[in-house]
Amino acid sequence: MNAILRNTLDLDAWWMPFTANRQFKAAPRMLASANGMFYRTPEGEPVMDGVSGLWCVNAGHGRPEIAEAVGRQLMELDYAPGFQMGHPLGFTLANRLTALAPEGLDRIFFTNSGSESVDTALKIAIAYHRARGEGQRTKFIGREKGYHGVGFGGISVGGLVNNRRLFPLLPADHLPHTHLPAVNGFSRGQPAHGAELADELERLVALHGAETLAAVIVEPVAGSAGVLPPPVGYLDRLRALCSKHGIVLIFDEVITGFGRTGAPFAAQRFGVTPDIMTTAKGITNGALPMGAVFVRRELHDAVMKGPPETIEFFHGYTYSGHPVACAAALATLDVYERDGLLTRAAVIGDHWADAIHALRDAPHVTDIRNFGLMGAIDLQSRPDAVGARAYAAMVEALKQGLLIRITGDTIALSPPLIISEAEIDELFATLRRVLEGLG
Ligand code: PXG
Ligand code: PLP
Repeated sequence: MNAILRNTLDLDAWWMPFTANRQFKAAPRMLASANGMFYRTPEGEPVMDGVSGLWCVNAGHGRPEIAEAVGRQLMELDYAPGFQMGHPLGFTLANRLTALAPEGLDRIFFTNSGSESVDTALKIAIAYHRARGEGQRTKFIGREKGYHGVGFGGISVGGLVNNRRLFPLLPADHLPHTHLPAVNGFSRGQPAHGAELADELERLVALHGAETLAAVIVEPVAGSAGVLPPPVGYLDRLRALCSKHGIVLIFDEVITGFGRTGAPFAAQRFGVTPDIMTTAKGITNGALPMGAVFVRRELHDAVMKGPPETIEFFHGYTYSGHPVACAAALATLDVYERDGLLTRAAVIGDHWADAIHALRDAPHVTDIRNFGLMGAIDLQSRPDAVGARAYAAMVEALKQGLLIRITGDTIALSPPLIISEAEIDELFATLRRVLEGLG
């Protein structure tokens, strides 16, 4: 980092999220501005964004339409309460979202993040069952390796041990993960093997009793765990079993929503419709915090009971449907639709798949996965130092002008949906150089 910045900026006070704080502050990595596919460091060096920030800047950085809509809205109506009061943009946005959504998911609850969307969805599942006289359905089923944010609900259904081990959890059990490199290694797109892992839900039903189970939640393509596309047929089986046992099926589309897989939502790309869909991130192109929970109308309607003065669902956030976030989201949807970004990953995804799988012979590579404009590369861990090799790759890639994400010894990629074929080639040429230079 630039010496002037280092001398003038005190880094101690910000306790950074999901960061090795002491390691970072000893050797900070800073981004100072961004436009299109590129960040710039404080020194002015360009850095290609290989991860859409954190899987959220789907239309690329610095979109003037979004900035202008936000500025205008701040002066028109900066904030309005959403409890017992409304404002037009919230309704406009909800209607706009339902038009994009899978058939039937036409009731929208606004939140401010993916974590809040997940906790909201879990509560809606409970409220739905209770409203129908099935109040004993209180347990959740998540999946190993799942990531559903950091709320107490989200970590309970999540399947990443470091997010869970410190904290008390809600009642939840887990389906097995679908990462089967021995049989599915280097699969292009959806792997062939593993649909039968969805049948493990029958085992959990036999163990817990269907009448105790409120919801199953899965990411259609697991993101944080290192991009795990669903085995062919897996999501269909899960859908059928949830319907059979009266269990609410939740797709967590916080990463897969808004074009990442080549359709507006992964549910559409896979042709499987859940009962609830959680979203955030790309809904505002990352410009402002916002999330939205899409709910099948029957679930919503079941909860709308009692005298009309009843507050039907005791849940909500100060900033649910924040007017400025709504303005950002509406401008974002305009950009996505005008530029065809919600389906672009289905087109450019072929070039992406060719390019990522061409790294198969690069040093240290043990598996490669892709779907839409998502991809992951597993590296052989160094002896007794899990994560060290990928960390070194991340630091070196940044030096060479490329931002990647790492988890363990997996590199994850999810560039803005505007990426060109030439930029894809450049991204993987850089990554190959990085891998070839790694110890
Ligand atoms: N569900 C899913 C499927 C997610 O991917 C969340 C919920 C939580 O969203 P919020 O907005 O509360 O962070 C997420 C977030 C990574 C990474 O690189 C992934 C996420 C966030 C930050 C980093 O793996 N996913
Ligand atoms: N804590 C306190 C003391 C509050 O008053 C509120 C909201 O009024 C909250 C937490 C929740 O904040 P939010 O609605 O932004 O999630």
